[in-house]
Amino acid sequence: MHPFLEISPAVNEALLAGQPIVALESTIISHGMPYPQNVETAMLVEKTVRENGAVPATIAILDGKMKAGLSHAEIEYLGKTGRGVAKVSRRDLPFLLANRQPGATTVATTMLIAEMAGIRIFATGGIGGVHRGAAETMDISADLQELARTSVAVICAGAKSILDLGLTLEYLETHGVPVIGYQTDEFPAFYTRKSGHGVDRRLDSPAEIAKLLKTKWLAGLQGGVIIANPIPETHEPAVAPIQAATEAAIAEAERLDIKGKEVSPFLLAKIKELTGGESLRANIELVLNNARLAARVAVEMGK
Ligand code: PSU
Ligand code: MN
Repeated sequence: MHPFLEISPAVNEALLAGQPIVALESTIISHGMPYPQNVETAMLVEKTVRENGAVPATIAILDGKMKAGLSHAEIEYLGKTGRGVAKVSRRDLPFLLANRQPGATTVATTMLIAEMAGIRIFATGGIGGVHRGAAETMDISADLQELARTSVAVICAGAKSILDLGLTLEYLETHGVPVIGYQTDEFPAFYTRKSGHGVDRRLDSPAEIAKLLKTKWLAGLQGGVIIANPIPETHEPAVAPIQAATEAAIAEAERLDIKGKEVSPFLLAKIKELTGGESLRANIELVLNNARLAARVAVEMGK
């Protein structure tokens, strides 16, 4: 056994029985949404995964361990403590484990722990990426490097337009990360279905996605895959107010000199405030939509 990995009994049973499993992240709980919607959403995401035939494995750092599979009480703790729980990327991991401090895992750390636990499918909201102005700031999310090296498929609604989506896609190409559009030719921009940027390939069913993933990894091609799943039309907010709020939030972050890992949580909270909660409603719906697709892909992977 790995000295720092703890797999819950439910997830362990599913692993032993070869049942489909979907990994879920915890930064979205502690830093991505306000309490109590964060806990409600996390529980609803787990329920959605179950209803679609897979076992949920929410991942976080607790009690000096990398945990795959959390109890309701642990999810409640992460949500209620919010920013009191460290946002943990790959570089932060050894400090938190050594000091037994709690940590909310980003896409990067959730991927790496999922792979250690033997879980290949992971659902989230949006991935980090290359920030606007990265040519100066070098602010490129560690999520992209993790996608380059760790063999886990990330089902997401694309990435927010707080990022430079064109540069994000260039970076992924350089690092050999396939970007699949699920029933779309266009890379979605998180709250909205369109970004003006294309995907590498469009695939229209969970079975086709499972075939692609199995083929990639069987061929010895290590690394992740992005499955970009646009927010359903019925839940897509009006584009103009979201864009205006995004621009205003970015300007505010610059004015306040917000840097590093604080940037994404600050912008998410600001956009929510500026849209009167509309962005949060969209965020919840797109996460549920991703959980649904991830479970269906995990089921197909098991066939
Ligand atoms: N994008 C979202 N919501 C989020 C995040 C990204 O729409 O909650 C979180 C994810 O956990 C992602 C992290 O891995 O932010 C990226 O942070 P950074 O840009 O600091 O690498
Ligand atoms: Mn960053």
